[in-house]
Amino acid sequence: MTEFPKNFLWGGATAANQLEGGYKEDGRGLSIADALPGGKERFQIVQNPDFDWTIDESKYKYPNHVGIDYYHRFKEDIKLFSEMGFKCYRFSIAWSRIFPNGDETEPNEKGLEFYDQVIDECLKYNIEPVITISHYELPLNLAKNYGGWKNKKLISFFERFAKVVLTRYYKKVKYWMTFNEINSAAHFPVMGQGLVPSNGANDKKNVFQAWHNQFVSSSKAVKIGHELDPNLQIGCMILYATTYSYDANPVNQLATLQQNQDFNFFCGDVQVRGQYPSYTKRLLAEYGLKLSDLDRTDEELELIKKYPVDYIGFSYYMSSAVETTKKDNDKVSGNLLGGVKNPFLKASDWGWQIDPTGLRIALNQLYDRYQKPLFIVENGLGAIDKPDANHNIEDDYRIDYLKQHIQAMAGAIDDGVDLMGYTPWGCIDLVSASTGEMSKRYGFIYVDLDDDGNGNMDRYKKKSFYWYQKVIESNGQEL
Ligand code: BGP
Repeated sequence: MTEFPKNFLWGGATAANQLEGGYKEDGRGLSIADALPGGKERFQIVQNPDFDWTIDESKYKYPNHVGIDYYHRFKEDIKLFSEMGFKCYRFSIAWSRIFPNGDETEPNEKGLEFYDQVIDECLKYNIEPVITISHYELPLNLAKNYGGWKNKKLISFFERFAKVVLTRYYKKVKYWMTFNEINSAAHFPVMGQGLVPSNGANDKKNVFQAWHNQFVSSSKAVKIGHELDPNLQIGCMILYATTYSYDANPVNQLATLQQNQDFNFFCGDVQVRGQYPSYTKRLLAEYGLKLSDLDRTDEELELIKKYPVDYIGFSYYMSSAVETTKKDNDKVSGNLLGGVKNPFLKASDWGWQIDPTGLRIALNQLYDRYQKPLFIVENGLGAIDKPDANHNIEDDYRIDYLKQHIQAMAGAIDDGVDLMGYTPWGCIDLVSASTGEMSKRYGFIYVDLDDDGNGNMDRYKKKSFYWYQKVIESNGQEL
């Protein structure tokens, strides 16, 4: 079996809004995640033209308000991560803990102290913190009263936020990412850009403008970080779904090429190569737009060019297949990015098509294109776990999924890909981003909490906990 690099960053990943809870504690303001109702209808509700960010607890449940109470239990959780042997732990900083409304000039010291403690707890166990600066948790005020990321004022608000956290933590934290799954706005601009129909989610111009504002903001963070310490590693974070043509029909091949450009590569091309790719013109034209419709100054374009990211962080859960010629296409229900059913693949209970070989392809495609280090910062299987009376969880299906994806990583390393690390998603069970439910679990650690909020939140080690411990201990040799 392939040798993984000696300093390979094995770990796990979470996001503040999906696990912290304590949503009003110690001066924290509200974020967009706090206003998303829980349940399978989450996305339908926010796409309703009447949706206006009001939190109505008489109507909906808001599972992100309590999360898994990590705000009070992080020491216990990080200890469990260390027991698994984590070399790194990816988490995000809740912007609204640091700047409760997003537009203040002074940060909330209590919020900063919380992350001081989280970071110190990691370092105590020699776990390298990997921080996502913004993970689907824009302060609500910036969505509600500024219209989300389409508003250029957010650039300076983000700059202030990034400057505060980078300055506070750079001596202890080497690895950073700017925006989680920045390209996901192509499908659901609510999470990454704070756009709902009432502030322009249905108008593609807003989505592209919001991206531009985020590209500028990301470069500002790289600039600030590198001025503090040139050795800081600041990456982008892309939702990557390997995309195949369904068949050899050249029409489908072309559509696949374009879908790859539009979804998998567009944001990365700007953030890694420092300039808008040539196909931007074609992509905008599909929505009746031109580059001159976007507010982009020469100074901003210069900044984007001068401060590209250092590495490419990406999530990988599934692949997608493109077939454009048949009317009666068998669409894959649930596959986040649509597409047609791939007859060679099985899907998760949520319809996400499981494709380990697609990860090896993704790694090769990204490395061929950018020649910069890659970091798989999310991967995993959302599944329903059924504990027995003694709280044992035999999650062989999860072990199987992860094993095959690690084998694919080994294959890509043999192919010559420079892979820095692997942080499977939701290393401890947490609230699902797409469904707002607990029952879609990814963790090595089970949390006793159900979709209705029942449970005492005790933590239990699943079978996969012990399996992953061995994987890390053997540096990927024992799967
Ligand atoms: C990614 C997000 C995460 C996470 C994960 C799993 O898109 O970055 O926040 O939740 O997907 O998705 P879900 O929770 O919907 O299963």
